[in-house]
Amino acid sequence: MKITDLIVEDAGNYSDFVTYIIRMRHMLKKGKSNVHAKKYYIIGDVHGDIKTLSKIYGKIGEIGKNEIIAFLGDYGDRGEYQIETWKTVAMTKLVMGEMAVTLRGNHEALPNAIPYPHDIRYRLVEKFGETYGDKAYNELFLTFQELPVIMFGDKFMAVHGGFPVRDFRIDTIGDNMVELLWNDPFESQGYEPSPRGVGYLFGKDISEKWLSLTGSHFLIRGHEPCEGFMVNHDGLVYTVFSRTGKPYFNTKAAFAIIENGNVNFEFI
Ligand SMILES: [Mn+2]
Repeated sequence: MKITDLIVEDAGNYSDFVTYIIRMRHMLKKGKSNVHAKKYYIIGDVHGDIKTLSKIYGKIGEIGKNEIIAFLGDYGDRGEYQIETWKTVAMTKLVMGEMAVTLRGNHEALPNAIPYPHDIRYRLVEKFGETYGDKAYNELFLTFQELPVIMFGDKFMAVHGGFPVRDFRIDTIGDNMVELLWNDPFESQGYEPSPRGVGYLFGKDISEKWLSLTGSHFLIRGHEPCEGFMVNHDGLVYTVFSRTGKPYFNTKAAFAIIENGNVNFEFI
């Protein structure tokens, strides 16, 4: 399937936007995030940078049979084209169904952990006016709550933030939403409170425990700005960051391709 046609450059009107967002939500309610494919294209934080996303779609070109495109969350907030980015992500999910995974980031706000900045609401009000902008945000917020948090791929896991630092049990890992969306790796052992003020920094021993519990070889995650990608815990944790521009200082964006258990990065 040619994916370049899925880029939506026109934000459209209110009813058009919410139709996409509501339809996406209904589709998510039926979906699962345990997916096996031959090849995975993984896209990290977008934060409203539709220009880079469009280049990524152009580089991928076509999604073949047995291939999956997966987003690691953080679609809105900060960037210039947040509404267009959301429409593109919704369009991708609607057209590709189970071949597209749209994970939740910390900017797809949990009711008890609203990120800062969370300016998508203001962008919607700017675009659609006070009443309809608020309504559009409310629809978006309901869709946030249906986004999957963890993807189990072929011998790897994907989340936006990172591993929870306690309660090492597979059956309850999904309960630890704040940590899955907010945690970051650090080059140490054990854990400590995150400088973000929410979540924790997790050490290599924690990655080792979760990976062996889940039968995964590595974790791929987003959340931290870097020069396209970065490696932690001697290759147990990969970070991919798929946008450039303010307010971050990275000069390169990247996406990941995972095939036969190997991860490679392509720069934009
Ligand atoms: Mn994030």
